[in-house]
Amino acid sequence: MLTIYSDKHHLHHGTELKDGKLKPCFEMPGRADTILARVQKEALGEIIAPNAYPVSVYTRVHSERYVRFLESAWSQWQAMGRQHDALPLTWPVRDMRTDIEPIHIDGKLGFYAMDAGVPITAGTWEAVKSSADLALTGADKIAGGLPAAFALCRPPGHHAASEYMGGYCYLNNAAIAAQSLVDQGAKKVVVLDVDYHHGNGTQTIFYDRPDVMFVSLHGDPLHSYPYYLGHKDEAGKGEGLGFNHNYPLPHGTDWAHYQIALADALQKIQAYNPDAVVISLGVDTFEHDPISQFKLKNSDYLSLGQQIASLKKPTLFVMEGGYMVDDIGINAVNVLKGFENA
Ligand code: SP5
Ligand code: ZN
Repeated sequence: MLTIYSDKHHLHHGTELKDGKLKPCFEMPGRADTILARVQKEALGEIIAPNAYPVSVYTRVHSERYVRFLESAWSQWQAMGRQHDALPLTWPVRDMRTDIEPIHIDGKLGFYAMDAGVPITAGTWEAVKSSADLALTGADKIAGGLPAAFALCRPPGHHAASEYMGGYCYLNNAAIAAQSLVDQGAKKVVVLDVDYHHGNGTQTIFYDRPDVMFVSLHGDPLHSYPYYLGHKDEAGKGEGLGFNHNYPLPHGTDWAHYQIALADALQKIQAYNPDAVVISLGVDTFEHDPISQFKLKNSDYLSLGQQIASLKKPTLFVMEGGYMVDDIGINAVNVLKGFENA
C-alpha cells in the first residue's frame, strides 16, 4: 500500500491541560516516527511526500475566519510577549455570542477551541497544513484510481469541526479528504471512524448532508471524551437524516464485542454503496492505550483491516489517535496488512 508521509510533523509538539496540570501532549512526534519505522520494516510499499494545496481546499469544510486564525495565532500570541505554547482559557458556552470574533488573542483561542488539548506552537501551522496535505494527496491518488492509500497524518483531525479545534486536532484531515473526493466526482463517500474517541468534528461537518455518510465506533460519551457528542440517537438532520450512525460502546469493549458493532456498521455502509471510503484510523482502542478504555489486542487490528477490505471499495486510511507509542506502529500497520492480505 502507498504511504504518504512528511517529516514536518516534528514541528509540532506542545503541552495540554490534564488532571489540572500542564503536561506534554500524549500526541507526540514519536507516534508518527514509530508508524513510519513499521511501514518500512514491514515493506508495506512506496512512501511519497505530499503535494502542497492552497488554503481554499481547507475552507471547503472549515470557515475562512477559522483557518485565518490557525495561520496567524502564533504570531499574535508572540506579539503579546508570550513564549510558552498558546492555549485557550475561556470558552463561549451556552447563551454567549459566537457571531462576533474577538480581537484579543485570548478571546480568539477560546472562541475557536473546544478544550485545552490543542496547543499552538511556533511550528504548529506548518505541521497542521502538511498533515492535511497528506490526506489530500491520498484523496487525489484514490480519485485517480488507486484502490488504497495510507495518509500518515500527524497531528490528527477528527475532533476539529468547521470552526473549532480540540483533542489534538486543528484541521480535519479526513473531512478535507472526503470533501476532496466529492469535489473530484464521487457521488457518495463514507467516513468510517474507528478511533476510540467519537469523531465529533467529522460528524458535525457532514451532519446535514446525504453525500457523505459518517459512521463511528467509540467509547460511550457518557464516560469518554469528547463527552458532548457521539450518542446513538444522533442520526443526521435535514437532507442528512439517516446518514449518520454512532456506535457508543462501554469501557472494557474487546474484539468479541467490537466486531458485532463493526459488522452492523459495515452492513450499513455496504447498503449505502459509496464510491469511496475514508477510514479515520485511530488505534487508541488498544488494550494498553494510556488514555482509553477498550481492550483490542495487536492481532485484532489484522482482523479490523480484513473486515474493512470486505467492503471492496477504494479506501483512504487517514491516521488519527493512538497513544501507546511502543505499539502504535504494529497496530496501525496491522490494519493495513489485514486489509491488503484479505
Ligand atoms: C485524536 C484523539 O485521539 N484525540 C484524543 C483527545 C483526548 N483528550 C482528552 C483525554 C482525556 C482522557 N482522560 C483519561 C484519563 C485516563 N488516565
Ligand atoms: Zn482518539
